[in-house]
Amino acid sequence: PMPRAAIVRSVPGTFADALAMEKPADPIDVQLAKQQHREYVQVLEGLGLQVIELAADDAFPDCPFVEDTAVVLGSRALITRPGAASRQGEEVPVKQALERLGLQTSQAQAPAQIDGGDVLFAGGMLFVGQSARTNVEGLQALASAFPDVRVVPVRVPRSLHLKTVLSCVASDVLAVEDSPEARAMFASIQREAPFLKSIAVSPAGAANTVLLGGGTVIYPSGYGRSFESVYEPYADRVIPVNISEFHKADGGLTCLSIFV
Ligand code: CIR
Repeated sequence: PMPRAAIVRSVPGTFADALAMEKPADPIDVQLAKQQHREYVQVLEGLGLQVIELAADDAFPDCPFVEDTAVVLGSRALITRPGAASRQGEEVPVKQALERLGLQTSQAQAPAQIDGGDVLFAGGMLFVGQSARTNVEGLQALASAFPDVRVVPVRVPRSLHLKTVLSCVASDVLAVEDSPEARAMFASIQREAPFLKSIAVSPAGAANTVLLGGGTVIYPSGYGRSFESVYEPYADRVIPVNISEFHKADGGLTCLSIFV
């Protein structure tokens, strides 16, 4: 079903200082990032979602990437303990917003580290990237928060997060980055869930899509090509959103919202 609300967080004036594995050749244009964020919010509103926009905090350059701060499943949420020390604290207003929406929350505690970007719900299971950001204690915190769901670890050798390289475009279809590492990650997912299929997507980063309500796919269009024809066979509706300035800080589309 379609979610009722989306939590997002505005772009801070300090966004150019957001973490990045590689410093972008072309620096982040903060004004453009703000405009792209507004356009994404308009797309969500246009789909009938209530958008809750949390105020930016200049002390947290990465705060627009709200996905990393909570994992929501049904009426419950795990509030994460983000894997990057500079991001710990971003979860506080997100927890409040989720509780105002009536969700029951629990909180990951040290030494657990977990970023929502490492968590993929697919085929009725939770796949959890084991990355530089998410450790085994983080995986255990997720398993305790959702005791009735199977939790499966997936090794993330190189990318920032699990969902940096793969995400759902339909309930049984994943877009998977066209690279040996991503294919190996998908293979380990498929061992647990053999009914899941994949479509290869390039370039790197383009496989991070948002699937809403079972048939609406929003994809990042800042990669110089259209993916309409790639996703249309699997979706009722395909919507491009350009988030080029967020890509520069290793962010994908899923990072920018939490759906409830
Ligand atoms: C970070 O390094 O934490 C941010 N610059 C990017 C976070 C991206 N989040 C995500 O993929 N869920």
